[in-house]
Amino acid sequence: MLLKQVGISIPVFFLLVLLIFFAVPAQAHGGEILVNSTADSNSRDSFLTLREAILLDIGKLAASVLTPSEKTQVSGTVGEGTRDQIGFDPLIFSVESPGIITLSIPLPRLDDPAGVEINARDRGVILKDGEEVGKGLMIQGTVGGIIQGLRL
Ligand SMILES: [Ca+2]
Repeated sequence: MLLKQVGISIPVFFLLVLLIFFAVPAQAHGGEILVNSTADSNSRDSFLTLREAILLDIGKLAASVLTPSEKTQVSGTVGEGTRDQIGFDPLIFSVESPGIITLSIPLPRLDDPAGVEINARDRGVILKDGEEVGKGLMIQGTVGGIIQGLRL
C-alpha cells in the first residue's frame, strides 16, 4: 500500500487530511463584488464604487446596510477573513472606453489577512490620483493579493 511505502501510518494520514481540510477554508474564495460606478464615494445609492468594494472586503462596510440596488452587485459572503474578488462591470469599464476613477482621498488599506483579488482583466479601469492623494492603493495581507489589469 502506498501509505506504507511513504512511511505514514493510517492515523497520521487522516490527521494530515483533517489539517489540510481545516487549513484550506481560510484561503477559500469569499464573495464577489462588482464595481459599477466610476465615482469615488461611499454613499447608499444605486451604484457600488471601488471604495465601497474595498470597504466591504476589509469588513468596514457591512453588506447588510447596502441599498437593494447595491446588494445586487454583491454575491456570496464578503468581509474580513474571506478572500473576496472585486470585479468591474464591463458596461462601465470597457476596454474600448475605459472608466476613470479619480480618487479624492487615498483608498482604504487592503489589509484583510485572507487577501483580495482585484480583477480588471479584459476591462478598462484607470485609477487616477487626485492632487491631494499620495498612495492610491495599498495592499497588506498575510496571504497577499492579486491585482490584474488595473491601470494606475
Ligand atoms: Ca454606493
